[in-house]
Amino acid sequence: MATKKAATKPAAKKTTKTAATKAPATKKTAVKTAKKTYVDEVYERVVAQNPAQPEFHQAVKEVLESLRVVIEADEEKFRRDGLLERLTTPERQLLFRVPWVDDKGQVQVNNGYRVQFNSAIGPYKGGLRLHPSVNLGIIKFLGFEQIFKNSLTGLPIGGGKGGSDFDPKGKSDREVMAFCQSFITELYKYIGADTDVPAGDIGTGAREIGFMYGQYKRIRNVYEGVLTGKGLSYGGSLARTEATGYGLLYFTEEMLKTNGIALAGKTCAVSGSGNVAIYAIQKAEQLGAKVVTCSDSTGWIYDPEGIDVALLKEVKEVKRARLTEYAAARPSAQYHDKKTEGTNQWEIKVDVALPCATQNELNLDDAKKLVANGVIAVAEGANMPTTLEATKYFQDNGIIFAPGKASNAGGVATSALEMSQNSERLSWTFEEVDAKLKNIMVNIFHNADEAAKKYAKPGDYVAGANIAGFLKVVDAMQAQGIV
Ligand code: NDP
Ligand code: 2IT
Repeated sequence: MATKKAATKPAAKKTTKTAATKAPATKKTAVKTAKKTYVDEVYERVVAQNPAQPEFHQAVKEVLESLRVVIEADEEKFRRDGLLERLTTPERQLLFRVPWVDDKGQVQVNNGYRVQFNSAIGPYKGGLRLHPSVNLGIIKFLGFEQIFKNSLTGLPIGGGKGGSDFDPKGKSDREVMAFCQSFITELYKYIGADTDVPAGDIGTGAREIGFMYGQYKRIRNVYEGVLTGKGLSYGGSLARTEATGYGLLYFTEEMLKTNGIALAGKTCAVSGSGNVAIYAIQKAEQLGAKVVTCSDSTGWIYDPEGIDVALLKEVKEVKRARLTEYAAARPSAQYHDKKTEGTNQWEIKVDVALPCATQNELNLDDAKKLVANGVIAVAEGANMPTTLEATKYFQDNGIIFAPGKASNAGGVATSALEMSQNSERLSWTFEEVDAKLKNIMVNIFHNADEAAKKYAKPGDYVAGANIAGFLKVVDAMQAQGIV
């Protein structure tokens, strides 16, 4: 099997049965007798060379398992070209000090990161995460995912990600500005409209992007689209704020439709209550579904009458407050404290689950509860919110499962549309951007669906998305020589 030659021939089902799920345990017994496959070699190399980066290992494992079928069809060529070593090694990793002064006059020092992972199909593109949990492994997992996601959009953007362990929560606007200015004072050397274009992610919203843009312009003295997610008065795109959440629902609706199911009338559970979650809830409700949960890092809401988006926006976007305030203002809502109760929103009976908070927030136990309660579909709004075990459990139980790198690609796709508008110095209407976003999401779904049918098994959108994203990147990498 490992020496199979026909590069174009779709592989047998056998090789893809393990997609995204199997630990290399089964192969260990085979190691003594059979030659290690290139995919296994590279995965072991990634683990050995990147110690203590479990999220990065997890993201690489999922992708490599999906690619096994494509790689093993022409294994010797890929191995000779070091293709997978290059794919899993960032082109450049920047680590820097971010000193700033807090409101008490105390100097604070944070770690800054930018991982420029792959520029085969366009300038590095990806968000900046500001959260105390940020470390190099987290940024590498996100940057790696971004390569395939950005490829799936069909737009010319490479993969990158950055951020800091700075926590914007509880900081004054002046402190956030001081941090953002210091962060950009180092990062500006490495980014640019045609080089690397950062954007928002957890903890980085319109306020942070504004401060960063101002500092970049001040230092470089150029007015260019170096960041996306900008405010509308200085080069931002209409619909970028809504894009990830809206795109998730456009994707989900198309995926359900293709499986003969209507989204309208369905009950949904959303996790998170940030940018992605809020606009996912809004679009789900516009499309006739009812969203009964949302969450933040401390608690979750069950609102059987459906989440009131206007109230949620007021609590989260304006007041930057906790969900207890939502519950206090909404008689139909129950608030559950995660720590004291040890519960989360996945125990509520729903048709569709939309994890929109953070990585590994939906584990095997959660998946079992959702399946027992009759969930039909799971679509990831966050990056890698479902553990590998939970993903396998969903797939094994016939649950329709959309991987984040396909279903949450609407945010970065609309960022690329913002780059286009900046380049042509024009602004498109909301309707124009929204229509393009919808079209992109529908196309991503069908590309993943087609690739799943051709290379893996019908309905395995994890394998389909990974393979479809990979094919364009690998074509560009091979054309550009050994770089
Ligand atoms: P926000 O900062 O706007 O919101 C994040 C939400 O998730 C908040 O409700 C937050 O709660 C919760 N959350 C964050 N970290 C944790 C944690 N460790 N445990 C529990 N809850 C947590 O971020 P976004 O909505 O922008 O991002 C959400 C997810 O979507 C991330 O995985 C991000 O990478 C992904 N994504 C974002 C895109 C974008 O365009 N913004 C595009 C594609 C994917 P609290 O406020 O209490 O911390
Ligand atoms: O994970 C993501 O795709 C994002 N945070 C958005 C990146 C972007 O460049 O808009």
